[in-house]
Amino acid sequence: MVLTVHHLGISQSERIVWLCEELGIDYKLVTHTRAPILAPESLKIPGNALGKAPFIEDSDTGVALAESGAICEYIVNKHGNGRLAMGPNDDSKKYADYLYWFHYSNSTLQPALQIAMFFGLAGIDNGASIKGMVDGRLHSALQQMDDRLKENKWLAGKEFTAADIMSVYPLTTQRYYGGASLAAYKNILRYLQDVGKREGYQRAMEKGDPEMKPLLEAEGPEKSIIAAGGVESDIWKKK
Ligand SMILES: N[C@@H](CCC(=O)N[C@@H](CS)C(=O)NCC(=O)O)C(=O)O
Repeated sequence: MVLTVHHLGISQSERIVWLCEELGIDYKLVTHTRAPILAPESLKIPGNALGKAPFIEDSDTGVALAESGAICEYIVNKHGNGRLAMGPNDDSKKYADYLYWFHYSNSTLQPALQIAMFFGLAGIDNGASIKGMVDGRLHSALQQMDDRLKENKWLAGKEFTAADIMSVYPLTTQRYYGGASLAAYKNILRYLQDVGKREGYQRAMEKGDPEMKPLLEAEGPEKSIIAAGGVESDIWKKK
């Protein structure tokens, strides 16, 4: 069995490396380097229509698959015996919480952060009313997560799940591209410290992005990695 995980440095495909490490499954890691901001030619692989990461190939089944959420579900169910997930046979409330937080990252939090990032890069004035809408949307997305983490160690409840694996990238590595301070969200900051203590997370970061400093604190760099020249800059590196 060869499960090949294509990971693009400093990107959301770190989720898939982390998932494989937490599950303790065999996989082959192929890392790609940004050129210097967007994906390189090496990610234009048959089956990867958009040429983005994450992307996986499963030699057992012939499956080639993109999209973080789809890949997480596929790996959990086909290679992880359903571990780190909840299903319809679990308590309905817990299952619903798991589904909600699994999907929240890519559907609500990450778009809010990305819009804020593009506004920042475009230099849109703080006084513009549309900027107020963007900031408000981002704040409510983060505040809801912060409220959830006040009462729960992990997003789905007491247990660490794939909902956490989906959610950490926008709170950490994505902030190298611009966006939010987390200073106002103390429960998210506590959560990120707990994430940083996980051996699976540490292994994943070392394997996928050995040069990158995991961004687990409130403040990211002042300048976006995009404005700094992409991977050729050093704002994302360990000192
Ligand atoms: N919705 C997709 C987004 C994939 C995506 O945009 N990946 C980024 C990495 S953060 C990428 O490949 N960027 C390089 C590019 O756009 O050229 C997912 O969740 O997998």
